[in-house]
Parts: sequence; structure tokens; C-alpha cells
Amino acid sequence: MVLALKSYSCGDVTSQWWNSIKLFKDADFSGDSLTLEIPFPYRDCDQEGMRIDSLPTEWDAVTSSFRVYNTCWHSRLYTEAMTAGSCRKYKDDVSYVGDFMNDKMMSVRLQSVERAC
Ligand SMILES: [Ca+2]
Repeated sequence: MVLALKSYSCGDVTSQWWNSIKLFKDADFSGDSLTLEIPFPYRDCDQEGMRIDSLPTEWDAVTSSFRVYNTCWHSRLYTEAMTAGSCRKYKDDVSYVGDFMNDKMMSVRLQSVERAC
């Protein structure tokens, strides 16, 4: 399923009880942030997980770090929209996505277990 756009602003408090991902434009969880939250009633993160096929335009290819919340702690980031292009997998919060993915993320998948790209 597709994540809902929750907020754009920096410094918003994200409920740790909701499955969500918070993107940051800079490394070390700094700079502008964007929270993408799984909407009610689809709060459970499972092995299949969920995805967001595209980001707001100003969030294309800018993400450098991110945090994940609740049980959706395995993620795959993609360099193209619609979870296409090159992929890297991560677990838990990531203070820097790495040179390969830095400022390239265009879409993302989240799930409760590790999955291959
Ligand atoms: Ca960046």
C-alpha cells in the first residue's frame, strides 16, 4: 500500500507508535524533514510491507538520512519512482544513506523483515 503524506515541516513530533518513515535532507537526521505515515486503519507492518511510489517534487533526490518507527524497520530505497532503478536495503535508523544513494532516493519500500533488493 502507499504511505500517506503526513507533514512537511521540520521538527514535527512523529508518534513512535505508528509505522512511519521520516526523511531528512541532510545527514545525521538534520535539515528539513518529511514524515510519511501509514494511515489508519492500516497500521500493522507485515512482511509484505508497504511502499511509496513517488515523493513530493521537492523531496525527489534530496534524502540523506532517515528514521523508521514502530515495526517497519527494514527499508529499501530506490533511485527511480515506482520502486524502480537501483536499490539499497537498510535496517533501523540510517544517519547517512551512503554515497551511492545520497540525494538519489525517489521511492521507498518498508517492511517488518529484511527483503532483498
Ligand atoms: Ca541531501
